[in-house]
Amino acid sequence: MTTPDMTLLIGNKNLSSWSLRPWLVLSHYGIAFAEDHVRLDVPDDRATIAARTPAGWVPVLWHKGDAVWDSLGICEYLADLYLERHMWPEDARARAVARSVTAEMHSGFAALRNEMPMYFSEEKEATPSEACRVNIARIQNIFKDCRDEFGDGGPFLFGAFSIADAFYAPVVSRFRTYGVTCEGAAADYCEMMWSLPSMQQWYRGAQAEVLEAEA
Ligand SMILES: N[C@@H](CCC(=O)N[C@@H](CS)C(=O)NCC(=O)O)C(=O)O
Repeated sequence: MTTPDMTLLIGNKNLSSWSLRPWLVLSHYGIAFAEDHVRLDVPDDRATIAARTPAGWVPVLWHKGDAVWDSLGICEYLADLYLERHMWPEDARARAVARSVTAEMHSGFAALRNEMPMYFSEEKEATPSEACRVNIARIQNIFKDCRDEFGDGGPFLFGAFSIADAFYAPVVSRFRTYGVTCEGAAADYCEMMWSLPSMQQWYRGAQAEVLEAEA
C-alpha cells in the first residue's frame, strides 16, 4: 500500500466542528489521506497546535510538504485539485447559492456556535436564546429551500454531495445532540446526512475518544 501524499491535521472528533468539514469532503469522495491529531481539551496541546499550524488552529492539510489551512481554504483547494469530482455544483446558479450558504455558515451563526458547541457523540441540553433560535430557523430554511430548488438528482442540498453539505454537517450533529426538531425536507435531510457512512465513521471515532477519556 502506498502512503497517501496528504495528511489532515485535526482536533478531537467529538469537539472539532471545523475539522469535520474537510475530513468529510476527503472521506466522502474516497480520497486517500492520512490523519494526524491534536487534542483540543488538553492544555499542553496548545503549544503543539501553535507549533504545527500556520494560523494557530486546526484543521490543516499538508500536501506534498506544503500547508493549506482554514476549513474553507482546504475545501477550495481540494475542489481545484479534483475538478472531476465536482465538489461544487456544476450548474452556475446552484454553485452560486452553494458558495453563498457555505460562506454564511463559515462566517455566521455565532449564537448557535456559542450556545450549542459540537459534541458529536454525546447528548447535551441547552436553552437557546432568541438569537440562537433565529440561527436555527435560518438553517432549517436553508435546508428546505436548497432541497426544494436544487435537490433533484440526489438527497443532498444541491442533489449530489458538495462542500456545502460538509459545512452543514456539524449542525446536523448539533441538532441531534441538543434535540432540535426539524420538519419535512429539513428533517429528511438531517436523517440522510446522519446515516452517511462517513458521518458514522466520524461518530465512531468521536465515541472512542469519549470512552478513552472516561477510562
Ligand atoms: N476559521 C477556522 C476556524 C478553526 C478553529 O476555530 N479551530 C479550532 C478547533 S475546532 C482550534 O483549532 N482551536 C485552537 C485552540 O482551541 O487552541 C477554520 O475554518 O478552519
